[in-house]
Formats: sequence, structure tokens, C-alpha cells
Amino acid sequence: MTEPQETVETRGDDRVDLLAADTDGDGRPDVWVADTDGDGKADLFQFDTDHDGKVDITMVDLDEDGTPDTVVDGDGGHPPTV
Ligand SMILES: [Ca+2]
Ligand SMILES: [Ca+2]
Ligand SMILES: [Ca+2]
Repeated sequence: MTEPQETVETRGDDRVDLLAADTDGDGRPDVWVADTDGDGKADLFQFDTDHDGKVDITMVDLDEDGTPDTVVDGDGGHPPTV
């Protein structure tokens, strides 16, 4: 059974990717850190755990205290920009 893609709430709609890291060295990013509300602080974290180029886990830190408050499967409706 396939669930429809869940859209996760973020602090803002103006996503800026602060970091896109290629941790396995295949030339494609697999970890993304983004700021969605323009304050320069990271609040959206995404991971491509199976390295197919698509996000598998999305974490949102709504209060920017460094601990993700929401974790969803997939890109949460927020595909990476880089
Ligand atoms: Ca932010
Ligand atoms: Ca993936
Ligand atoms: Ca938090």
C-alpha cells in the first residue's frame, strides 16, 4: 500500500539550501540542510538514505532549537533545490 506523499509544515516557504553534502562520493548530494524562513538558521534537514537521488527522510526543526520536531518519509513536499 502506498500512502500519498505527506506534505510537512516548515517555518517558511522560501527555501534556501545552506548545505548539500555528498557523503558517499557518488557525485550527488545525499544530505541537505535548508533554511525556509530567511533567518539564516537551518530548519529543514533531508537525507537520501538509499542514494537514488531522491529524499527519503525529511526532518523539520520548527523552533530551531537544534532538535527536529517533525520527521516524515519522503521529501515532505519540499524537494531539494540543489
Ligand atoms: Ca530558518
Ligand atoms: Ca533515496
Ligand atoms: Ca526543535
